[in-house]
Amino acid sequence: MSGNPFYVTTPIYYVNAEPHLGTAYTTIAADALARYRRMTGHDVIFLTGLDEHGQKVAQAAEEHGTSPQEWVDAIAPKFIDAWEMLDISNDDFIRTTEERHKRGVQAFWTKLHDDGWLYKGSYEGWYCVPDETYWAEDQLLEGKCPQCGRDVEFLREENWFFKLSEFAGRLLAFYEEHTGFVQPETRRNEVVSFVQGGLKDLSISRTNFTWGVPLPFDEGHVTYVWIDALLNYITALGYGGDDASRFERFWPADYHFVGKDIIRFHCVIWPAMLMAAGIEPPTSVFAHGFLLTKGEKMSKSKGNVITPASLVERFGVDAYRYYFLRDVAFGQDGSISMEAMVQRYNGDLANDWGNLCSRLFNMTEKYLGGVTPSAPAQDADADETLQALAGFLPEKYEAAMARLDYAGALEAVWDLIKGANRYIEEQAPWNLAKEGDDARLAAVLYTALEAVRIAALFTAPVMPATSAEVWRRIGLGDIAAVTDIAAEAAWGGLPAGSAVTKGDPLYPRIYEDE
Ligand code: ME8
Repeated sequence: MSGNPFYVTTPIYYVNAEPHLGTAYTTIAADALARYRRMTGHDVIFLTGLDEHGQKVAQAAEEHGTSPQEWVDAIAPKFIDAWEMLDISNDDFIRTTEERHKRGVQAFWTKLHDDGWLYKGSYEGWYCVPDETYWAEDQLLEGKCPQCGRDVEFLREENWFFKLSEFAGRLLAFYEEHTGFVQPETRRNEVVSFVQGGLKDLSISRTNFTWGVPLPFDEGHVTYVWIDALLNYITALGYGGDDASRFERFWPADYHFVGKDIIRFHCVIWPAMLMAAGIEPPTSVFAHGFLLTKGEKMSKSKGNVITPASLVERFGVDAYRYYFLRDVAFGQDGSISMEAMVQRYNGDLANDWGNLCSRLFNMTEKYLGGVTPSAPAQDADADETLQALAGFLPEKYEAAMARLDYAGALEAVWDLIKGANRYIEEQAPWNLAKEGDDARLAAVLYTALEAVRIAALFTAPVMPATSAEVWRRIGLGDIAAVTDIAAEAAWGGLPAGSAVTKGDPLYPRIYEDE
């Protein structure tokens, strides 16, 4: 592949739980960006995967009476299947129990050990197993984990430490110079003030269980699971393996997508680890907010979990993807509800987009024998107004996507879709047909079909299946093969004489009492 390299990642998810709306949210957002960047000619690697080591997984396996490896092998397909169901186009899928990962982790430790960044010391403190996080006594809230409120356990063991404390100054200078490293801005401020408070050295190994990657220079120790997990972003590219060409081409990552819960790991520990190894930190870490149901974070322990599969069954995969990216401002917490989803579905998808396609394909069939007309020799004012809306779209969409403002990008597409609906209402092709004004009828249908062709291009990153279907119905080729979306969106790309098929409604209306 040619094109500029573009590397985007999701967190690698713990295998103690099945995929849920939260993990699906991050993955869909990363997928939409990956798809869009392929359409802007980039050579994309989109990585997701699983975090399979650590005490939490070892405990879950034990509770189920299986070995950790059997346990993770049983859960992994659930993630692979869920991402397939959600039309996730990842180019690679890393599991931390894979050989390529272990090799990379060990190569990394060897380097840091050789370069004097590690020392052996004794650790005393508290550990939250569900969060796999260390806490000092004074960080606890009423004796519980300050992050999740659950019980912590006291740990006293000999550990290897990483000299994280020496990186505070370098990190602050790095944030200052790379203002886009932590996004959005509120998260950046949070990270900066955390580092300004000073950093403690970080325990990077454990000896009280064995489910992890052994330190190559002290095999009785396994790598602390968080450090193991962060390294996936480079081991997946071949770091520490025989062929580092992908690593050389695609690192540093353009975006790590994470939830706001794991920002310190990604914005403090991770860049410091990379600096110690002489590797450039990623370009951006974007922390999105939490999905809230009735104001609460959705979680299994709270029992307020709706599954992705149940929503896909009701709304279809594209409507699912659309709803979360359109209705929740990316970067902020967002309330989600079934009512809002039904409303978005019926309003934006069934009424605006689905209806536009249906009426237009219907009329093309009815009035023009199901064949696209040629472009009009001369445009009326109304045609030019619609053309202008389409003309603004590539730039508006790009600007929004460059900020990961999915709602803004989709709104820009809807300006065109709504404009096309208005255009049809105003031009009333049914009257032109009645009056026998064939030339104007063909001109109007061409203009509206052309708007649909262009709108489908820009809905494709978020709603790949329906966009592909719209293109098929107007007789065009594979929309997924587009690599220059702006050029493809130039007005007049709809060829004359291609077959238009009506098909079933793209988004059949949903009735609230269903
Ligand atoms: O933290 N709303 O894995 P994890 C939005 N293995 N996003 C949510 C969410 C919610 N209610 N709940 C979870 C881990 N998420 C580590 C990561 S990476 C080197 C290691 C999303 O399975 C969000 O992206 O707990 C969060 O960061 C991620 O799921 C946590 O997934």
